[in-house]
Amino acid sequence: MSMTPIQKKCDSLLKNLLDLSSSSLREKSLQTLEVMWLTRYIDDKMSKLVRQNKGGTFHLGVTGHELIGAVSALSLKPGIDWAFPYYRDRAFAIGLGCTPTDLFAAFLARDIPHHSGGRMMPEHFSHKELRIPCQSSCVGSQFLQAVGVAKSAQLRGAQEVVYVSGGDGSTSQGDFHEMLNFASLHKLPLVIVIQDNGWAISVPVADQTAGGSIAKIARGYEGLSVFEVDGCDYQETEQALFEAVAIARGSKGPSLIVAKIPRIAAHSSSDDPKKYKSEEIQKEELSRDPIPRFEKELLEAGVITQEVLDQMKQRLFQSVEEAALQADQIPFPPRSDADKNVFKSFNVPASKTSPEGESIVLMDALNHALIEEMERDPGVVVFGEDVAHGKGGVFGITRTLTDRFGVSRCFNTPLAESTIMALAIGLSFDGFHKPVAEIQFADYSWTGMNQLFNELSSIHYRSNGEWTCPVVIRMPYGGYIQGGPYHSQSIEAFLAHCPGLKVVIPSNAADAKRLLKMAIADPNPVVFLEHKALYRQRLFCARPETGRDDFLPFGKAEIVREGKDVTFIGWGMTVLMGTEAADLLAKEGLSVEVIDLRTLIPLDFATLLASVQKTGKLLIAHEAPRTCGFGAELSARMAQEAFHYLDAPIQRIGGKDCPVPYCKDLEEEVLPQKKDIEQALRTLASY
Ligand SMILES: Cc1ncc(C[n+]2csc(CCOP(=O)(O)OP(=O)(O)O)c2C)c(N)n1
Repeated sequence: MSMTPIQKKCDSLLKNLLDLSSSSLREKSLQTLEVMWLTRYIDDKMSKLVRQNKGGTFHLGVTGHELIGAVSALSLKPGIDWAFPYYRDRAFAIGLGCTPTDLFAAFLARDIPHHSGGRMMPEHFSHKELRIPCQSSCVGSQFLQAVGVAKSAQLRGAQEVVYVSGGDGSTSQGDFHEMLNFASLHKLPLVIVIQDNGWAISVPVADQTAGGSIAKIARGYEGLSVFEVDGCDYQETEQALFEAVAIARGSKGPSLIVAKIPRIAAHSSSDDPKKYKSEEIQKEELSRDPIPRFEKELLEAGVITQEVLDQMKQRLFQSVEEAALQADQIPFPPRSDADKNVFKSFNVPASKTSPEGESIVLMDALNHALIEEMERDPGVVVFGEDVAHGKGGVFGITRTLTDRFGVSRCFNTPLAESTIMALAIGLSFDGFHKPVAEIQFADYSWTGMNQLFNELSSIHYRSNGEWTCPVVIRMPYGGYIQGGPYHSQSIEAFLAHCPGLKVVIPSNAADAKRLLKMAIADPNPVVFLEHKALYRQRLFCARPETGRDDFLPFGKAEIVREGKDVTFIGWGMTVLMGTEAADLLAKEGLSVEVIDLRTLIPLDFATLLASVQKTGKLLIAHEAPRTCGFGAELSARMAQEAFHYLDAPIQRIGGKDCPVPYCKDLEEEVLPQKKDIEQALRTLASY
């Protein structure tokens, strides 16, 4: 096989580098050994503390993983390159610069600036200066976020390499395969290291991976360099990392390194490997311990003497004991901080109203908001399925953006919602980009929900404010268009139930434009739900165009129509229906106050409460199924806070507890109709 120019360059460099007599490699190999021993001593100390019931309750042993982690870290530029080390990659974290004191403090759940400050279990690394974004417990969720950061480096033209690691079990996750696809398609500067210890807790690779080799499967991705190494062999590992990093730094695309290593310890302090590993297997794994093997090589090559080695080990052992003591002096986070940093506070941009423009519909308002914000901020990038070029999304909201701003600012993604959500997360980490991602229909957000619910929503909280994700996820939602069960869902209650997400639903063109601009200005994750049936609705939703600098703050409900007899609360489509019903009932002498929530999170409860205190009667209407809909939350809260003002039981109208069917007659039966709202308002008024 002929070598590419970059491979040739690497090859010639390696000939020098891998000669153990070269001083730079001697130095690096000794550094590697130090990191390995530091990791091992920390491991020993942590498991001792768990056994003595003196420390945290949970420990993940990393014995056997030290060499691959240390070599990987020492191949990168700390603070320039980015890293997503998984929980068994402590050697990597140490090699990159995380301090033993910090790691012990994280293990003991103490109040430290890095590694979550007591919010996460141990071994969930996070360190802003070292460019380690906040890691989670969801196996494999780091892969696509790393892709996002690599895309950000590519868009910024920065020579930054992104490292991501995982175990062999994590390669079964869909995100792993979505990562290989996107990174290869976009030729991203990504170095993926799979620390293949042959087991995912008790499941061997034979039961995990078809054909037994993830490297073999990955070779199908054009543009991906694949390396298989013995992760206990220094020279092999060093060479693979050197090449992969050079390929990434030279903008030649991603690499996958599969490093075979033993997991000598239990999966965790709650696991007993004797239940699933024979003595023979355990003995064989122990025989592959990378530390004695590497030490022997260094002693034989004369890189280190036994005496110096013993001194080094004594020094490292001592430093680990001291770090554990120091960490134990650090206090626990104060109880008062338990729910701090769910959202990042920020200065809401000053809003300037300008002369009203022509009347526009909601879809044009959204398109104009995107254009204006992309002009204002070069960091705003738009992506999703079909959003680029002539089509501009299946509803045309992103039309003209690629023509105006180029394909780097508005690009198509593969048909993969987890990729879209995680790409947004990764892009947002750099402090420059403001991703505005489109999910084609809210109904299809579910395949990306792990990234939205388990990752994006809580990164600011989990990192104790160290990381921020200024992300906007736009989703067309809602029914009344004969979309059937998969183009009709109203998912706002699920979203509102997830701490850390802001949830916005505009019901007219002026609000849509001003709220989308605010969503882009907000440093927190915002899910922006756009009702499909309102995109082109003219009679109620069209409004004179608002100006470039006109922002609408979140958490300000609108009193669409004042009234004194009954309060009606709606959002999205039900605002239109409620207003029409109120207009009609006004002719019968009934005065209905119609309120549009505009944002569910944050919620303007004060406006709702004041209205109910005035009218004494409340109807809430939404099209999502009634059970556990957002109306349930509002009515519970209102019952608690407005009990003494209520003259009638709070009424709720929702969709039936049933998927939304396609046939028009059936759809009308399932979704609330204007006549239902009219009827409920009449009944309430007659109390
Ligand atoms: C998505 C998800 N499913 C299940 C788990 C529970 N879990 C934690 S670690 C683990 C095994 C992971 O194995 P592997 O990726 O091979 O890494 P290793 O632990 O062997 O280093 C499992 C099943 C989880 N954390 N996340």
